[in-house]
Amino acid sequence: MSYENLLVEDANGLLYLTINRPKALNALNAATLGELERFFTDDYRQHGQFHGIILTGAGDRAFVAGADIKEFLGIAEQGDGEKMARRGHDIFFLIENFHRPVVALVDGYALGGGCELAMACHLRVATQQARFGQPEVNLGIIPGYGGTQRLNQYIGKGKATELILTGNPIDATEAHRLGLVNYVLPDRETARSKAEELLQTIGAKGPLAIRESIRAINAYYANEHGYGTEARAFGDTTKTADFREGAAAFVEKRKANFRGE
Ligand code: DAK
Repeated sequence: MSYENLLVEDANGLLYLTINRPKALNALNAATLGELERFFTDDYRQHGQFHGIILTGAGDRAFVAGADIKEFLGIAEQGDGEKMARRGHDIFFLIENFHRPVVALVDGYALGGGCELAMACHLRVATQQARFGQPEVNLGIIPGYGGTQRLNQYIGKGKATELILTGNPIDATEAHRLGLVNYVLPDRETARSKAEELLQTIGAKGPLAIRESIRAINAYYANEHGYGTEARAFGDTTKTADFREGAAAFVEKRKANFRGE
């Protein structure tokens, strides 16, 4: 089991899964998504018994700063945005439906696909320096990894609509107040201890009861229509001139000039 962008460590009956692209603020490129898929489909079995997983980002600046913008500039040319969104959905469903609890340990930016990844986890523990947001509209696209569905679930339609339409990030205190994160701790060490404590508590319960609780909770939110609509709309927006402009503006470190085309 060797990965380019994932680190897997066993610690105290738990698995630490770290997205390891700190120079790109752990942005999710296709290779990283593929490795997450491999891990949650099969590779986890090589670790025997474990209570749960702590999913985090390398370095001290970001959990994940989104999908890799530089890489998905190519999407516009290929025209397969909808297909990619559906694949992303499937990978994030693997996490959401995983039979052991997965805690996102968020220190720094959790933006776009990073916020969506944290939301696909069962619980979220953040440090004071965590920032959450869905800034896709800055690029001329919409969230494509379940953000339009899960943000509603955690914080309600009104605030989710505000965050998605403005693209404005929120800090950890606000994310906690809104119910997006379960706990906010002063720093990474205390946040890590809290995440471990949660998983040790859950690990002492009946594993079948935990698995079935996860299944039943998720059943309430399964919404084929919502995710399908998101994937199609994401695909449509990736074909626009606005998206090419938004992504180019990010790479060129300038403000985007959208024309609604
Ligand atoms: N992708 C690629 N590189 C990124 C990145 C990203 N998302 N975020 C940061 N980086 C890179 C920067 O380009 C920079 O690289 P160099 O210039 O040094 O080579 C390095 O990380 C450090 O970033 P900054 O220099 O920008 O650091 P600052 O402290 O000034 O700013 C920041 C930090 C997080 C505010 C800023 O980097 C930023 O705004 N990042 C982008 C946030 C964002 O818009 N994220 C993407 C949201 S859209 C899809 C489904 C879903 C999605 C996409 C596709 N499919 C189905 C295909 C989701 C899309 C999104 O996530």
